[in-house]
Amino acid sequence: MNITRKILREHLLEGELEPGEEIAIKIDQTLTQDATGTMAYLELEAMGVPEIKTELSVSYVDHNTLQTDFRNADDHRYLQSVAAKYGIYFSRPGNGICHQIHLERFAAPGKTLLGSDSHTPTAGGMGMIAIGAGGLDVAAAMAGEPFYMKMPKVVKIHLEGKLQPFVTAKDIILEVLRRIGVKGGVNKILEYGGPGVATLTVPERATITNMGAETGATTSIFPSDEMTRKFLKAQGREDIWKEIKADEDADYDEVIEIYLDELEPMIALPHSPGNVKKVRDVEGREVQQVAIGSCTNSSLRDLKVVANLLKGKKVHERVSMVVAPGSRQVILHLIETRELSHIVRAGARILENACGPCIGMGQAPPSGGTSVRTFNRNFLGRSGTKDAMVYLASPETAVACAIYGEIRDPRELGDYPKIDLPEKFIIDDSMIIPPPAERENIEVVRGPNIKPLPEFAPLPPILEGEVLIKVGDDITTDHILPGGAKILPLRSNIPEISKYTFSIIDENFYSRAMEKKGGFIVGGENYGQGSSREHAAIAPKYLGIKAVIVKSFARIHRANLINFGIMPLIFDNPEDYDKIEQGHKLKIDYSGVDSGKLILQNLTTGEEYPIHHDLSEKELEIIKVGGLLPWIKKKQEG
Ligand code: MIC
Ligand code: SF4
Repeated sequence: MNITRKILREHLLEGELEPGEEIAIKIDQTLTQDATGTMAYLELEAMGVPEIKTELSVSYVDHNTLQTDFRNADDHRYLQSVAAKYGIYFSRPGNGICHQIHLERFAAPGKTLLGSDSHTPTAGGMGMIAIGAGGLDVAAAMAGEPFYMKMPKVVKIHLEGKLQPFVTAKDIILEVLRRIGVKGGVNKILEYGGPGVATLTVPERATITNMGAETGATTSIFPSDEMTRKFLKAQGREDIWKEIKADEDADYDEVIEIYLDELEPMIALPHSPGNVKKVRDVEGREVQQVAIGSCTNSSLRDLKVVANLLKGKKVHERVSMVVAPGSRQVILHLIETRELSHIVRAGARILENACGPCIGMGQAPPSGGTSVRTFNRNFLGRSGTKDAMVYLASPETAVACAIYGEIRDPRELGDYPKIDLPEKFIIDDSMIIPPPAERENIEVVRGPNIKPLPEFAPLPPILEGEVLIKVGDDITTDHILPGGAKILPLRSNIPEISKYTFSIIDENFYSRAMEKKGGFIVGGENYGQGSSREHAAIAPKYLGIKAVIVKSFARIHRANLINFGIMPLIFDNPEDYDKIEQGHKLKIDYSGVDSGKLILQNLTTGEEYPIHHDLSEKELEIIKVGGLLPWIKKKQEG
């Protein structure tokens, strides 16, 4: 048996662990962050349960920390009060990025974690099954509901050998992305094994499982071994360690082999994490910005490397270099060892311990500028500058670019610094507030920007309307509903945030949707890749979108559409996509929905196209009652 099956078997509530079968699993832990959390907790409140039923739930604040007006701060206050009321730990703004802190302080081998953020698989570096989902699924898990998914295939990523100096965990995951692309992991779990695993520390493993999200994989996982024990010991949590490894003769659906000795520094080119090349093949391009941080590369290991490579050097005058540490633990250590001074002396700008520039919360590059970032996503416009060229690379490569002012292979920096991780990390959990024992009289505080979730009616028997937009392949949730400093503060206000739907590719989408009173979206392959933000489903629902008809869907977005009662439909013949244009009038007679087979009528051209859905019985029931929230309410009423 492989690790994935071992953990899933222990959590299985319904179904069989056969690829493609619907399974229900018990969720031990949940996490939320503020940008998805406000909605998740509004949904939890709407479910009417008095307190959470998970072993552990944590609410982090790390995305919306700019506080340009009352809205972010009001969200924080709401999140803190609702956490206290329902029995949830609350990690205060400034404490750090959810995935980094969860790994340091809460992740546990053998457990399951569901998080309302697509990079929740970071905790897979600790040997747990950690899955990203929409806020409503996470709220349901907090309320004690099982998590439903299609049993993914398990792919073994077999690591042989040892990384060469200046080649890093980031280069391993970039190599995986180079090989399988941004949809190569859909409905798969990437399980790491082989002798190379023992050479990687837990934070390095977490870099890999974090960015595994960019392949579309359900999650990624490493074994729990002596390295895991060492990390947990240094975090003062050795008691929760247990060994979890695959059996010698474990079965996998596929195997990918990577020889670590042969790897080179890699870099993802604009505008996709799957657009990967060797750094030395793109050397010489002038760089205006270098950004270090994000949940992919902001651990103590990463920042120690950055500090020691910058020691005695200066950031090139053309480059603005920013550094956002992953957590207080990381920055406290750098302060105590004085390594932070190397970073500051080199001329880097120190940011708050938060997501920051990764989600466009400040630090937009200049017009047409090139930015090299240690992050995981470089989708069009995500940096805040639409014509910026964003590259993704390791901290080592990023430092080389900062010093030389152009894209450079980090091996040109000379000797690799010797980095020792502490035997004991600095442990100070004072910015994590445990829930009080007495919770009955706690009042949930709501600011004026926190609007209740709109109620939605079930779909009518005939779906009719115009194609409001036709988009291509690999459309991300950043295209559907962008992040950034202007739009993120609206996450708890659906009527307001809806105005920005598709704004990055079509400024008139909102007014058209309002004028036509809803309609359809037509898309290509891998529609909805990227973030878990359910706003990319709720806003279209609010604007009257009835169905999304595409060649294929990304997992989390598909689930979010269902949760909010939008029909996810798939062309039987992908060529039919070419026959539909924006403005065409479409009609779907929905009465045959149980069979899965439907006909899409194009009233403008008179053509008919066969389409289908791949909804499980439960998913179909959810659509029929108008979404997951009414479904859960109905279930609770018996
Ligand atoms: C992201 O990296 O895109 C985010 C912001 O963390 C999202 C969540 C969100 O949109 O709030 C994610 O990855 O799920
Ligand atoms: Fe935050 Fe960026 Fe990680 Fe998303 S990917 S959780 S925005 S640091």
